[in-house]
Amino acid sequence: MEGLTPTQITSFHENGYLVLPNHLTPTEITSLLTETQTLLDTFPLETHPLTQFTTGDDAKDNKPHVGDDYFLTSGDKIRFFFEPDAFSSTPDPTTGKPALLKPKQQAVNKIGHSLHTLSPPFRGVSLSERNAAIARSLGFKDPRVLQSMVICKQPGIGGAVPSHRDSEFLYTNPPSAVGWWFALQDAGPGNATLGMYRGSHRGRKGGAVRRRFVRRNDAEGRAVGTEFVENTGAALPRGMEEDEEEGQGPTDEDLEILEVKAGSLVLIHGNVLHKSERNTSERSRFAYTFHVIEGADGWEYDERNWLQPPESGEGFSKLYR
Ligand SMILES: O=C(O)CCC(=O)C(=O)O
Repeated sequence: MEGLTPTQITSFHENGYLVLPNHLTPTEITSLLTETQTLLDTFPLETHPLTQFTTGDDAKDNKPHVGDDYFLTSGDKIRFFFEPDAFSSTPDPTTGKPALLKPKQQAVNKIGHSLHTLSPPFRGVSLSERNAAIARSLGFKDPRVLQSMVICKQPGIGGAVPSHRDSEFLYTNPPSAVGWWFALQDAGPGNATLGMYRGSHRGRKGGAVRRRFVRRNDAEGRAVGTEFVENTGAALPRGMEEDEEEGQGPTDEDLEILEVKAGSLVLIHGNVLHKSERNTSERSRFAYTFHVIEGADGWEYDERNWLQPPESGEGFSKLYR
């Protein structure tokens, strides 16, 4: 199986991301969208803790980072996280619980975080020879797949994703994360597509991992939430250390708003700054994404990361068979 061409590899390392059009076949796209709709239609609302996906970066929200048990134990499950604006501000007088302002299918922000192990159609496009070949091209020795999710970005309600670097969330020492992001619908400036800061993975463009999103523990060591803390480990991947010198962050001129067709794959370097806006359009923007980290000796997956390996002891899913 062929991986990336030398030109594509160079482009990925120069820009910090790479768009591969027509990566998924029309049949694969249909099967992933059908599966997504089935999951949204069938998840039970009665037993749901009404967890919302909040990053805590938006001061006007005044909402903390998502970090309840439903979220923290979702790494090996399929769970549903609501939009920050999904609920009424006052409880429904009959149930005493916040009321959904839209049908549940249109109020979910994301479905995660183990579609790649538990859903056959998502597993098929994740743990594939095609992706293994790409990982080989990028130099992975023992790539492990984790944190898979569908991001729904429903019309009108789909929340913004503030600028971030994926290695802040899935930190290995040294950093190694790469995101695989698949457009399941056309995504462009009109419907809250990805905004990528070209070259911002480099130290001289402020690409060093300076903060990390980790579990917050109580006095007994139990995870009770999440928080951002300062990163004291390696800040750039192996081979990029000469760029360690802290530089100016990226500017607006570095921002590329991607215009991609359904079926495109965007590879996202773990140190590259990226974001997406709130979806104020009438078009949804479904995307599927998972991440890959280096599982070989010499890269340590951090025990404080919000997502921890499955309790089964199997470790994160191997991409090489
Ligand atoms: O799909 C989006 O809107 C944002 C995705 C993203 O930032 C990520 O997967 O790291």
